[in-house]
Amino acid sequence: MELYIGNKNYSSWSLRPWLLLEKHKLKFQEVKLDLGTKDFYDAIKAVSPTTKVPTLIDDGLVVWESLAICEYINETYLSGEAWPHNNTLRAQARSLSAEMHSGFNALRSAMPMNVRAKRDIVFTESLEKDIRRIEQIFAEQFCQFGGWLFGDWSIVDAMYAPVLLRFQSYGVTLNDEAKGYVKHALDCPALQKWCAMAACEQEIVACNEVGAPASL
Ligand SMILES: N[C@@H](CCC(=O)N[C@@H](CS)C(=O)NCC(=O)O)C(=O)O
Repeated sequence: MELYIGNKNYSSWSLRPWLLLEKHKLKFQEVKLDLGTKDFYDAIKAVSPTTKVPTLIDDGLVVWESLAICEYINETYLSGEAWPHNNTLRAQARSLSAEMHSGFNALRSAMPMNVRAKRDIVFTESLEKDIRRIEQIFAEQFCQFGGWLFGDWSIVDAMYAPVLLRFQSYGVTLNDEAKGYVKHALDCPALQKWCAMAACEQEIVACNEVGAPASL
């Protein structure tokens, strides 16, 4: 199984399926491509119809879109373990995952994932709205489960992992309940492993370098 990903410092979509594979200690070959370069497009167009990462190749099967890749890995290698067992909780976890996959556009464009950066940015109304919705999700789930969003780690935690790193980079302040989830989730060894590798990368993707160096 090969997972094509982008730079660990910048590629938020790549992080999600990578985290799922890593958390479950599944064997896979990582093919890392340097976003925005000719080599990236040459390599990815040979394997992916969307020319985007992440893309998974498993025994000739091509799977693209981060959430579809997570679903495929879960069904094929994890016997469904990566969603909550309870039908109601699974529906809620899938709703939150789909919400992340399809939304939060203001947050995505104003706060690109940039793991090693600490930046000051302008918090517009639409950005605040996205942040407060995520704060509400984290707080509600943390009050109910006190750890991962639905008790055990699941795909929805992978879907929200890049947001934790964005909040760190751009100094987002949250209420205590939401902070409880963020602290718990940032302690995850698999996520820390990704961050450590991101910190060693040298490439700069200029369009993801937003804001000014943090004043603190
Ligand atoms: N909806 C897609 C988004 C994938 C995506 O936009 N990936 C970015 C990197 S994080 C990419 O490949 N960008 C290259 C490009 O758009 O040319 C998913 O969930 O996988």
